[in-house]
Amino acid sequence: MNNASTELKHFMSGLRKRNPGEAEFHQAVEEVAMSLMPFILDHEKYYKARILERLTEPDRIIIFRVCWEDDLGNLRVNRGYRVQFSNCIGPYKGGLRFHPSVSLSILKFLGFEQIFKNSLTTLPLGGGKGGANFNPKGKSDREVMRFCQSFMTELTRHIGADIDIPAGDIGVGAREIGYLYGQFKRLNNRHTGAITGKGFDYGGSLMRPEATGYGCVYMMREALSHEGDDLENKSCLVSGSGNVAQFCAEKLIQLGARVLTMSDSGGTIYDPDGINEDKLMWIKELKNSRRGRIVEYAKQFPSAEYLEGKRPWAIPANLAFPCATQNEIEADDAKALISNSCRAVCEGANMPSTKEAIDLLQAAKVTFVPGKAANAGGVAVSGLEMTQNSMRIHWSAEEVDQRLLGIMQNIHRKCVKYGNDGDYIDYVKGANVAAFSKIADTMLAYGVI
Ligand code: NDP
Ligand code: 2IT
Repeated sequence: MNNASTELKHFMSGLRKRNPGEAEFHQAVEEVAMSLMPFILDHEKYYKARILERLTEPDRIIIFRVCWEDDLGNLRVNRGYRVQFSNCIGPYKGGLRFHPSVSLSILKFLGFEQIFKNSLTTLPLGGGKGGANFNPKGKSDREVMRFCQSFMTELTRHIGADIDIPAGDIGVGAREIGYLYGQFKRLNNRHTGAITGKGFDYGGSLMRPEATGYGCVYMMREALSHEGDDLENKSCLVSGSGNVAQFCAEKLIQLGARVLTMSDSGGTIYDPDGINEDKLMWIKELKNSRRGRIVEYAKQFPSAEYLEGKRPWAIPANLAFPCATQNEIEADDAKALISNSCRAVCEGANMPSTKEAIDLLQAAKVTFVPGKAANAGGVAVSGLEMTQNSMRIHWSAEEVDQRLLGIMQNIHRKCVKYGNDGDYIDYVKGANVAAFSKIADTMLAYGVI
């Protein structure tokens, strides 16, 4: 048998050939394959069964046309997708992203990551992802509704409570989920939990909106506590100002940390006085109701500075929480974090750090928790929403929060178990190995399919 680096080269060159031009997908697979290859070579049963080759080929991909009419009566055409990546350990599960940058490569990277993330939650959830190159920004509510209805008219035939359960992601929040689920229900005449992130009144779970951001902070707290430290008075950089960023900031404030920044695709606001509960409430109203831009914060609160076109990472702080999008921490950003003595990065977003950035952070012994472990709280509470729907009950917010905390603590324990390299916890390796073993053993149990 070859050694790990030869095997990795061979595997990646085949993957690139089979999936040309899909840079984000290559990046996500390479990160996983790098940390898994030595483990796979140590376990011949996985190598012989070609688990990694099988796991990087989606079960199926659905691509469809989405036609809708804008408010001026113009006909618009978008492309919709659902990547049903693996239903090995449960029905396909993962969000829908509506953003102009959506491509097959982005959805394959997200779907692939989702398989591992969902495995880590210990819930019976497979991996999938979908979305469209539709931009909800600047669209009226009625335009968004017409788009969602058209999108669901096709998607409905491919999903269902025991088949594939979509949820939100970038550009898909409470409003979009309402329209999507309304159309699903209308077409199927069935009130099943075929989507998560639903409003509480029609089957949603308490704490689902909070779950990803809160879970990410719980993970950081576990990582710090493992090093004998806590969140009290830690200065924090948060990027993004959407669902994940808002609740990440909220939990940080509750636990006594100081949130210095938030951002959107226009730039970053830096508030040296800290974003407190009142200011965060103002941001929520700005983003969720008025759908405004973060620049307005600096006009509202004179203590803050607006850094146009900039990310938060050059500002000195103890901790970093990238909660916006993929590849938002590049090598130069990682160098800035390191030179400012940032001690830990916990990824609220999916793959927000490039491979070069991760290598630099890990080499500098910055604690680094990858998205598939750190942001698993969102899909975990989606899983709990499915459970509550099946049982026809609602759990209290405290009950869901306790379960979320337990799941995050368990993921942390598994990362430490499989990623302990002596004086440094390699959370990337820990998360990948822990998630992989369960999926790989299940695939072996199924035989050749
Ligand atoms: P939202 O749409 O609510 O918010 C996204 C935020 O990121 C906005 O502030 C947006 O700014 C910013 N953003 C998006 N694209 C870019 C870009 N290309 N450059 C700079 N900023 C950008 O999405 P979520 O908060 O739900 O998702 C954020 C991240 O968390 C994503 O990576 C998502 O996959 C991940 N995630 C989400 C989960 C969830 O439960 N929602 C669960 C697990 C992970 P702007 O408004 O200007 O576009
Ligand atoms: O990336 C993610 O885990 C999500 N967008 C949430 C998926 C879900 O099914 O709740």
